[in-house]
Amino acid sequence: MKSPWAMVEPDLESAFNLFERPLDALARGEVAAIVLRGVFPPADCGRLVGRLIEEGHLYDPREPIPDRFLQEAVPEGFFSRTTEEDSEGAEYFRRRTDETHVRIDIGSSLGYRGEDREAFFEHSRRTHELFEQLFDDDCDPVGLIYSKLRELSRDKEVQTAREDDGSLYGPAILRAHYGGYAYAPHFDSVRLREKRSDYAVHSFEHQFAGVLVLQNASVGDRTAQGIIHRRAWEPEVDPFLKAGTFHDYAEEKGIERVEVVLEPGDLYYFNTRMIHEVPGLAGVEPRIVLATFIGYSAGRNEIFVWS
Ligand SMILES: O=C(O)CCC(=O)C(=O)O
Ligand SMILES: [Fe+2]
Repeated sequence: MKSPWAMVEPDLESAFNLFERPLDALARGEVAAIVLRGVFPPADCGRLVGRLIEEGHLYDPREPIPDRFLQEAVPEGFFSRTTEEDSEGAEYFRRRTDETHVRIDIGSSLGYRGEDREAFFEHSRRTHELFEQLFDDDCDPVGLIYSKLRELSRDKEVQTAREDDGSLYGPAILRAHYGGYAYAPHFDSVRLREKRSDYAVHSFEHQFAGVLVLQNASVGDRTAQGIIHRRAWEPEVDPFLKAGTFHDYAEEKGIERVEVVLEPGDLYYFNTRMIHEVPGLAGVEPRIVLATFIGYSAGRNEIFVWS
């Protein structure tokens, strides 16, 4: 009998009390998530969101959606412009961009743009410039995700993912989910899902996410929160993901799930091979996060971070 599955919280100390190497526990699927509460000052979250709207990177949800945002919006259920699954899994990757489910990305997504290498690295280069403008020593949420990760790793070197020729991936990505935009149950893996073997990040054994919540979506006293299932992706799960019946499957198999309830300023790390989801909640304010992917191998000194 497996012991009950849970997240580790609220800080690094609690992670080290349980595990000599918390990231190895995450890699093995022993914990649902590592949650570091309030590591980014909540007041700074609000200030940052305000600036993103003022400077035209996001739109005010109380105003009509400017056209250019609708054009940029990432369809719900979309993860990649390539891959076999993309064309075959019409239901799994249900595309929906309407005026109620809008996702705006500020940054360079490998999943979304990686099909054209040159364009991806050029886009990433512009993201580095933009992030240099957006963030500084007084407001450095990207640095925070990297430095906490380094501490969690104890002795590894955390750096933005790069190719041998020095090309840099995007350092992180800001994502705003308006009007109930949802992530259906899915997993993320450049290795197992997107099969991007021509990218350096493909060589890591494990993929994690590090996500800092900047703003919650809420309706009444409910807030939109991620759920992680105690089921690592295997090919036999695919039919259920694609048919949208993963919940039935999970119930039948008695798969545990953990709802990772977070407030602005909370940072969480999880193993993206575990099936996870963020049900949408159509509040006025969008759920906004700063998100990263992380390449990790227990036997390797460097950890790569990208978006
Ligand atoms: O927003 C989150 O907390 C996680 C989102 C997610 O699963 C993804 O971007 O693949
Ligand atoms: Fe995900």
